[in-house]
Amino acid sequence: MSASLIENSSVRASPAAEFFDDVLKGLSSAPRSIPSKYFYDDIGSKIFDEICELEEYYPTRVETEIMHRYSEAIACRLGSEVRLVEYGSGSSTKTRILLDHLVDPCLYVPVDISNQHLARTADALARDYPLLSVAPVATDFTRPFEVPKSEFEARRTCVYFPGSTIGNFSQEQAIQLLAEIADRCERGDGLLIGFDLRKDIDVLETAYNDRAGVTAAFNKNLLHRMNSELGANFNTRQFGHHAFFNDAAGRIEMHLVSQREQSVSIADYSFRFDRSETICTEYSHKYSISEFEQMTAQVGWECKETWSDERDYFAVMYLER
Ligand code: AVJ
Repeated sequence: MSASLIENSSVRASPAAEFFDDVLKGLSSAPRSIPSKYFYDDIGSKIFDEICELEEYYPTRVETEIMHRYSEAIACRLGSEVRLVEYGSGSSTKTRILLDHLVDPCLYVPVDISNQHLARTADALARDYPLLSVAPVATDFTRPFEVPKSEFEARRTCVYFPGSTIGNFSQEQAIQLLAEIADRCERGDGLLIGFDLRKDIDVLETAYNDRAGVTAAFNKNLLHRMNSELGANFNTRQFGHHAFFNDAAGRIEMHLVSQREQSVSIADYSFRFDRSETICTEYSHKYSISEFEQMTAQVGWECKETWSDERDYFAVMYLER
């Protein structure tokens, strides 16, 4: 069965206008920042898949390992005839492990901001899982969207939110998003969420500063996107990649650093950068299991079970409303 893509266009007239607005706003504020969701155009989604293959980048590998090791226990927690809704599905690689063990899933709803990437992924899934109904939704999951219904009524909905995408949000925003997910769920519905754990700073910083420069290319893809989609004139060679662990805030921060004093124009606007001035492009928060339990409990989630790896690098938590 081929999956037909639902585009959530009800919320905004034009994604380009939204990108433009967010960039202008982000470059006009102090300190400067651009929301990290804009990494994920078609090219960015592909570079991210390359990051996941890197020796230095442990999160994807470790989360996949956890999913393999505990797939039976996890599938058992979710139960049969589930409607699985995945936030930020990307290439749905880890989901396949889950799908291989779920009993009679009613519907799989991958939700992703990158339409083309999502369409390809959903088609491949529909091909490889002929018995599964797949109903992709192309949207920014932080905005309200309609979740497609399954043909047969599901026993429950389970939101799958892997990849430590939750880490991209500030703690406040994360709590708000977890509250929104709870609001969209009914009592007894589930949340299976992956998050990165606090660990040795060297391990963390190495993961975001790979030798091959793939993470740097991922970061700089934002500049290319602004140039091609917004008609900006960023000199991409005059911005560097900088990623470091902010210990007090418990997060990796990624920045684009101006290599010299320079001006950049976007449409009728001009932005002056001092030498070493940065644009913050990403937060990647690292939590402890107890910290995360507290955050979710505040907004109506009850932690049922947590799985992690031997080194406690990463955690996958199952919660219910
Ligand atoms: C996709 C949000 C999990 O924070 O590690 C990888 C993205 N950024 N390398 C992360 C990312 C730089 C990533 N997440």
